[in-house]
Amino acid sequence: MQVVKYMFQPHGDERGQLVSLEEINDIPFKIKRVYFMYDTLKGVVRGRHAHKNLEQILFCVHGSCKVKLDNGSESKIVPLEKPYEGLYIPGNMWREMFDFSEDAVLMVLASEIYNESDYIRDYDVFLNHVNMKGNEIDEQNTRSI
Ligand code: T46
Repeated sequence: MQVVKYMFQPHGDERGQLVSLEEINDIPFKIKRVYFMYDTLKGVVRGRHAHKNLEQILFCVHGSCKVKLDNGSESKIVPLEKPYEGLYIPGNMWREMFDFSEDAVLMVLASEIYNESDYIRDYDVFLNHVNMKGNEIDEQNTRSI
């Protein structure tokens, strides 16, 4: 399973650091929404869902946390520890965010506005969904041979 983590270039000088994010040039989609979470309590696990179509990039702009990504057949845990690291999450990927440091601020750039009908909040429904998608792709490949 391939995980895409962008390392953006901080513009540092004697005053400190600055990271700039431009849609299309740096972020591979049009940014329709930005949200962030903070004051996350110790031991909390957030997420525990997938999206059908939404694409996102997660930044822990302060502190640290971990993100578990699961595509239905494999999973990986990705630490986010630097404000210039951006974790890309495509559609059809189960995610869980955990191990938040007390000072963690997790900022998310999203390709769509908030839409509850894009969420899959049940893991078994997610597995059925990705299996169906897999079959659709297999069928398309079979037809084109
Ligand atoms: C995701 C992970 C990384 C809104 O009203 N607007 C919004 O844009 C969002 C994201 C949430 N909300 C409301 C809905 C809930 O009442 O805020 C509350 C908490 O949302 P949720 O429980 O979905 O938060 P997380 O941390 O479990 O998941 C969030 C995003 O929802 C999700 O898209 O991929 O962060």
